[in-house]
Amino acid sequence: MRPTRVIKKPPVTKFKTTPNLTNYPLLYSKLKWPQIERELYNAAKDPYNLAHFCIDRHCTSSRKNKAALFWEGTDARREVYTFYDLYRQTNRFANALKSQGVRKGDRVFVFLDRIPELYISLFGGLKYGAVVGPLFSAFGPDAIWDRLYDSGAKVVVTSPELVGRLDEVRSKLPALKKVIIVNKKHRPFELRSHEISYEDMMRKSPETYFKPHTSKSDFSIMHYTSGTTGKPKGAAHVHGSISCQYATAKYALDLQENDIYWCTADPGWVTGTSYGMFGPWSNGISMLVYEGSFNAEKWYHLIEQYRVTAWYTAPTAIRMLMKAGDDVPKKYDLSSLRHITSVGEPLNPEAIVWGLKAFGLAIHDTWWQTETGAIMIANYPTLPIKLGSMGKPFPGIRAAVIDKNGREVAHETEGDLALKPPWPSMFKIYWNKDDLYRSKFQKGWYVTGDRAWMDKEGYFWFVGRADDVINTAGHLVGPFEVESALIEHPAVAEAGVIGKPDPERMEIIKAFVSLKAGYTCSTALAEEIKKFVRTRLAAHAYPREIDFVDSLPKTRSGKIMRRLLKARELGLPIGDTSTLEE
Ligand code: 6R9
Repeated sequence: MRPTRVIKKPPVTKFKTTPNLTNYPLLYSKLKWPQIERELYNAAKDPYNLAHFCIDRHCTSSRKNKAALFWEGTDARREVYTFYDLYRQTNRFANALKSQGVRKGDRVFVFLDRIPELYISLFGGLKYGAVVGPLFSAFGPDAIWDRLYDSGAKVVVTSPELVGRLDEVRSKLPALKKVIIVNKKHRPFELRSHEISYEDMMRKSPETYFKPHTSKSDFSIMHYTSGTTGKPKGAAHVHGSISCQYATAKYALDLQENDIYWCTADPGWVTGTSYGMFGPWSNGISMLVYEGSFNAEKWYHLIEQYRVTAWYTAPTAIRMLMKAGDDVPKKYDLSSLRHITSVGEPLNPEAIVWGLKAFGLAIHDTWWQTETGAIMIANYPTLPIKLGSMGKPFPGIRAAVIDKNGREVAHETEGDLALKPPWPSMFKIYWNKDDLYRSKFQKGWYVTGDRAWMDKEGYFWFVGRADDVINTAGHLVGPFEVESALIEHPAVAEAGVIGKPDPERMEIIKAFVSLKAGYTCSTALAEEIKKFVRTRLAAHAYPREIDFVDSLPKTRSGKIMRRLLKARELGLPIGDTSTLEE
């Protein structure tokens, strides 16, 4: 057993505000999901709908004119939207979808930068009863096509800046009928026959209440997530997931009425919707959205300027802040901060120690997945933090470490991290992939694909992934996606992709590539291939390192043995090679 450093928490009276969760064992023993649901939903009068829980319900309360969204653009433009503003705008969007002939259950995808219209489109779509799907604005044509084709998306909301990438694959998307163009920067743009101006559409559409016709079990949102084999799969959630996002935002993120909350995640990632939309707004919290990407000075400046109190970010971002230096945070007034949380990768003990110095606060790790829809394991404001541990299961959630037979293993023994189904935000399907969905449930458990162990006090410790999925700066990337993009390059014959440990990004993507006859390896060619994948797939999903090889190790059935590539790369024992091709 490793020695553990523990951060003990002060008595409740010493907190800036009393945490929502003061007694973890008590809440763990008594939380019942239907009871949580009743805090949000009155069956006699409320529609069961995410937009209702997050926006409309606040408009009949004192929160009506409260700021829901503080938005700052990359060019320092600022906008503020109250809950009532969002109510009216999402009514317009939902009414417009109706007049465009969109039907309940149709897939409406949003491919935009982090601008307010992204939030209005997603919530307008949810209010209408569409199944919404956010796409990272960093996606290239291949990544876009995979998701829009698989989901059969009927509508895409995008912008003049991004539509060119959609145009490259539009002819291969038979289900796509309408493209709505948000022209926030007023660029000269001539609409084509399948395109609609967002601004015109919204102007013409009435802001009268659109009453949602959804139920608890209707699909709400889908996120594409990567696996070891095959293309990314669409994990779909239902409106009923809100109970989990609401409760976890309240008790794990500790969001409180007067908070200014900042979730740095993009809505293309599940963190940017579950906790960049649903969790905070169902609690009626004011939230900051910054359009731009990471910049240490800018981030500190935003915290100072908006008096951010609660902050949800990621270990890579924290490591990048650490790298920017200890003097940088000292230049800013960060005294508004009172609770910091993190997700996506293991949070190194060094990062927590640094956070204590830089912010005077412990960073609280949380663990969950696209499939779980909400935080499942977390460190809580009033529980001691064991540095390096993900914390304890959220009340209402049963987590365990199991063996291959579904039996719980002894304390401090490594095994598969598993959760007892169901819980409200559990994914309900992988779109078009029923068998794969079923395969995730074994012997009465949802098996997460992560390896972990639990200590005697019920704290969970992350060990690693059970599969080949790469976690680079919090983004899950399937090696198969990258290999597929690589072999589209005219020079590439075959490609094998692994995650290589990296001090800042946790892992980087490394590719082993064999070339077609007539091509010779060179640094210039490696750079060209990197750029090719970067533009086809996404900026976070290209190989930062490429090695040229004569051939790749393969199994007899022709599968590339990534395990072997990784072992060779890291100088580890090669293990069982009995299935290796001659
Ligand atoms: C929300 C999200 C899920 C995978 C998960 C695990 C890794 C997430 C973590 C963590 C160690 C943590 N992961 N949180 N690993 N410590 N606190 O990240 O969803 O993109 O689906 O990724 O990320 O491997 O299985 P998603």
